[in-house]
Amino acid sequence: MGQTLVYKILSRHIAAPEQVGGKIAAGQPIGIRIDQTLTQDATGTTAFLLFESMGAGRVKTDISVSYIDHNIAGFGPENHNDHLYLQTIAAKSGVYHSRAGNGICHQVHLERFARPGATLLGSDSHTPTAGGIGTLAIGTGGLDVAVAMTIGQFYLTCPKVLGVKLTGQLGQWLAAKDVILKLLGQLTTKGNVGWAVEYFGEGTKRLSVPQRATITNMGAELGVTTSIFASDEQTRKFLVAQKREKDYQPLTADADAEYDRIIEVNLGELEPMAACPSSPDNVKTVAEIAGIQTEQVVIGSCTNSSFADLMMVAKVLKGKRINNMVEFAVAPGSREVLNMLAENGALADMISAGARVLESGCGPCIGQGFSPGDGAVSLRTFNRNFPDRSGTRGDKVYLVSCETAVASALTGQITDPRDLPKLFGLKYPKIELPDEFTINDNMIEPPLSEEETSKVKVLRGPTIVVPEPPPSLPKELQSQVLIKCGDKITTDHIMPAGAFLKLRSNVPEYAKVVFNCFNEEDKPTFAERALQLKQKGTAGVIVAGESYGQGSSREHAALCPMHLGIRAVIAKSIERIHKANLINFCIVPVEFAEPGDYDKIKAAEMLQIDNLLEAIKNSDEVKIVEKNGKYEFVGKLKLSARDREILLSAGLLNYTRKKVNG
Ligand code: MIC
Ligand code: SF4
Repeated sequence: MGQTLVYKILSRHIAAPEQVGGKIAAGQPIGIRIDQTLTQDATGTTAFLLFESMGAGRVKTDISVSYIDHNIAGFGPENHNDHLYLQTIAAKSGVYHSRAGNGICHQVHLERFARPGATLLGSDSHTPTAGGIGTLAIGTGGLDVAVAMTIGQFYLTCPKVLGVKLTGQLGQWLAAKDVILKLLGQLTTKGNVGWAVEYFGEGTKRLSVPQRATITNMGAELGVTTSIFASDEQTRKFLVAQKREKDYQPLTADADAEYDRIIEVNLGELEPMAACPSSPDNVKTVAEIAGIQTEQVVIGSCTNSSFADLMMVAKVLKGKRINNMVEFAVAPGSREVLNMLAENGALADMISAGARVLESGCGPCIGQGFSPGDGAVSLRTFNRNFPDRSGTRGDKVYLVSCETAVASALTGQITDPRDLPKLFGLKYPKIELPDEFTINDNMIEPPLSEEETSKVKVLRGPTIVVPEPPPSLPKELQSQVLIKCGDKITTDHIMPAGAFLKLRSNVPEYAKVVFNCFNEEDKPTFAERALQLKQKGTAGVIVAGESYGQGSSREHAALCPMHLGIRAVIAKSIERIHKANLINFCIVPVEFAEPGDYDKIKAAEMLQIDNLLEAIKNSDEVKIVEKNGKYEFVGKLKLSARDREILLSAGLLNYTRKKVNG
């Protein structure tokens, strides 16, 4: 039986081939060599602080890039302190540094660094964007990336592979975004842990690398480990245009590769789609929701801000005017894109039409400005519309393609872009990729030589606080249920970004807003209750429903609860990246053996696990007892041998230190 592309790249990167006997199988814990890493500033500061505390010196990867793209507004000194730290620690560690304004990590990495067949680990959940160029790219917490930079390896559970066979051809005004939204409607944001997605079939041939990257980018919303396309003529064309032909190699699955499951999507039958408030899987056709009045349209994010995306927007807008009830903003994904739009006049077309042009960065996607008004409908070309992520409580955010967004910006209501010819006499502007992109890497600082490195002084401003290490786990756990939450709790619920994002480098401060969205006025906050309990020497526990920890890779969703004394999460299911982050910061992830037991538990009850350490060492189960004997139930410990060792070593940092330093 032949190999899928995912298995081909994994097999070529197995860290200890003798341990797996040359063969890998789904469900098996494996270690792989990591060729490239990426970090961004919101997760990177912690990652580099932890990297430093492992005493690592220079990175062990071929290429590590530190991007500044999330926290760039600079209200107060925090952002700039982080930038200076990241710039100097990059210089010290042999890392490329992409400066603020150079663009969103995933867009820039695709343009300048990602290569087919390589492994890429990134401290951002949308790292699989690079799967569009044939890179095996995985998102994870910052500490895992710090470890990969230190030892050049990453550990994961070998995924099952879902083959998505694309047939047919996208019609006019249809976009790659519609493909992934269609899949999200079908597969949803939960239940896909342990899978990777591989796209194949005739339909892939006509999709450009940026289109493929839009699709693999939003694989993060499915919750899968990675998503990937083969490397073919489209890949070569893109790399040639980026003046990186040397990075090209053709790479596909074997003709007789067997997938664990196959689904087929006929591109020719797709319709424009939208993810409605407030989940990326609440998908409807644009035709179904057409006519809803919209007060804001924002184009950008790592999903939809490539040159081709913005050329489509500019061509539609040329000579027209944005509806006067719509606030319209455009954030080009990279400085390369912005430069090229400026050079060819497309930027002027957008500005004349009424666009507010934002810096190349994450911006409104992570609540850095452009929070919609109360009750206002906001259409965005982004990848996430989790509740309140825009910075407005009860927000109504729809996720759509650039085509749908620009059509709606002109009419002031959700509009099917296929109506544009009828409404505005427009001809479909087919956008081709340029033969040559305008390359200008002067905002990327390459690694220094060993000699130059020794002269670098690392700048660590006063707003940067080294995170405290987790304490060891107790033999027996007495804990209080500090919160009982429902299904699909995202890391945006656990650790809000937006106005609080600038606190990322200061855990004690940031921890004050854990579960802020559930705090009620005039009542103690989650953090206050947790700290009170911690002072009494009692641990806290979080109880949750299905798919706990959806969304981002932010390890602060584990690190900050750990700071508040949380020692366990008991949930019906836990998402991959978040579960790893919990283990890394020594919070025990427990899953209900019987999901119905969730109903027995009430907030504020005391739960007891008598033999916690013993169970972590030797068992797949723990018995959890309500302190007054009202009920007891069994919790599953779904842990690899390495996970167990990490928990018993009081977290990944300590575990790695022991391994590295003996
Ligand atoms: C996101 O899109 O939620 C983020 C902000 O990029 C996060 C990373 C972070 O929280 O810093 C992600 O996707 O991992
Ligand atoms: Fe940035 Fe948004 Fe992409 Fe996250 S999803 S990396 S916040 S643009």
